[in-house]
Formats: sequence, structure tokens, C-alpha cells
Amino acid sequence: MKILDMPCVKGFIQLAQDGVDKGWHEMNGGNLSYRLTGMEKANVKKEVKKPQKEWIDICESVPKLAGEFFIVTRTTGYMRNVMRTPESAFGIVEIDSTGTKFRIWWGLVDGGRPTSEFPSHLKNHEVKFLQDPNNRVIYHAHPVNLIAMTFIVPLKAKDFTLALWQIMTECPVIFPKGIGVVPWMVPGKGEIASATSKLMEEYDIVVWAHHGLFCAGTTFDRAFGLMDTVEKSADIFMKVAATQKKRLSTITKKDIAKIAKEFNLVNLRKQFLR
Ligand code: 2HA
Ligand code: ZN
Repeated sequence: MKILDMPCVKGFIQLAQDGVDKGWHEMNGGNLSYRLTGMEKANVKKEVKKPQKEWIDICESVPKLAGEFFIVTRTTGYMRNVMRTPESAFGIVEIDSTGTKFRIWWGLVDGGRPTSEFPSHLKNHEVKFLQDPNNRVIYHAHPVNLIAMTFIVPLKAKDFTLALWQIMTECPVIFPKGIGVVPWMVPGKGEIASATSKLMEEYDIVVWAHHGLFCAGTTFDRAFGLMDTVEKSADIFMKVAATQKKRLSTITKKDIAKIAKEFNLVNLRKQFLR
């Protein structure tokens, strides 16, 4: 099967375009990666035949991902070009047997390299893969209301999670584990990659203060859906905050406990309701 006909490649392109349509990807903002299945990997090898010779440093160590293949967006590339010029806007890469280097099989033409957040993506993939091998997608975007929220809500997992759970009824159902928060840090570096992947051990969604959001999912739909839900709730939160000094009513912690019971949300982080 041709690379661009593979369902995972089509799903990758669609998510990128959906994020662009939402307004989450100004300039080269945001990035996306997907870990291929064994069958998808075999198809890439059959179709492309030979990888590029050069093994390139990841600048991180992800030994549990040795031999895995990833689709990943290009550094300084624009998400809006993922659909228009796929072969330059993203690529398919292989991780070496030590988990410290990668080489390019397809795409990233004219000397392209994976996103500057590739170390963060891979560290998150490693954590999520060990939790459940069906976890395949890591998605990073810059949604405006969520970023705005990071200026007025304390940068703590409990405060952020409650703020979102209490603003839209479906939130505790969609992300019962809550949402992790990384304080402001320089992006694209090992420190932020470590801080994010540590939180990914407990959460599927991690906020980067004054920057954006990382979501992990088993599918493109799930990763996009998490981003979309968090940003929609953040939109409501910011509207309420901008127009009302005091809320006349809200979803209470008791209400959330009721939802957890009715929906049998066994992994709802109950300590956030105390
Ligand atoms: O890819 O979003 O965090 C550009 C970014 C860096
Ligand atoms: Zn970013």
C-alpha cells in the first residue's frame, strides 16, 4: 500500500487539518506523532525499501521504544501544510536498537527533521506504551482559552482539574483522571520532556503553562477529542470569568461524585473532590 493511502497516515493528516481548522496551530505551533503497528511498519519497509543511511541523535534515551516506527511532524513546519505537502511537512522515522537515535524512512524531504518537541513526544510515548501498548498518539497544540486559563488558575493539577470538571458536565466522564500541570519552562528541552512524561504516568492530558496542551490517546479521535473537550471547557470558563465576578450556580464537588457513581468512573481522581 502506498504510504499516503495508509489509514494511519490519513488519520494523521486529518487530525493536523482539524487542529488547524480549530485555530490551534499559528505559525509552526503544535506537533503530532503516532507509533506504527507491526503491520504498518512492515508496509513502510516494503513500500520504501531503504531508509536514509544517517542515524541522528534524539538527545533523549527511550530504550523501551527501540525499533519502533513513528510518524512525526517537521520542526519549523506548519501544521497547515501537513495536508498540502505531506512529504515535507512530516515523516516516518525508526528508533534504533538503543533508543537514542533515529533514521528517516519516508518524508521530511530536503533535510527536514522531526519537531523540536520530539524528545517530549518520545518520552511520553514510552510512558504510555508501558501502560498500554494500544496508546499510539501524542498531540501538542496551542488552544487559546486553555492558555488564557493558565494565567488565572493556580498551576496545580487539582485546581486546574476542578476548574474544568466544574464547568462542563461531561468533563469528569471524558477525563476522570484529571489533568496534569507543568509550570512555565523552556520548550524543546530535556527538563520539560521529563516533567511532562512524569505527569503522563498519572494523566492523559498535561498543560504547559502559558504555552499549550499535550494529549495522549489510543487513537487520533481520542487525542483530538481530549484537546477539543479541554479547550471547549476552557472557553466556557474564560467567558464566565470575564463576565461574572461570582457564579450564580456551578457543578459542585458533590455533583461530580454523583456523576462518578452513575457512570461508574472507577478511576476518577477522588482526592480532587476533597
Ligand atoms: O512546534 O509548538 O512547543 C512548535 C511548538 C513548540
Ligand atoms: Zn508548543
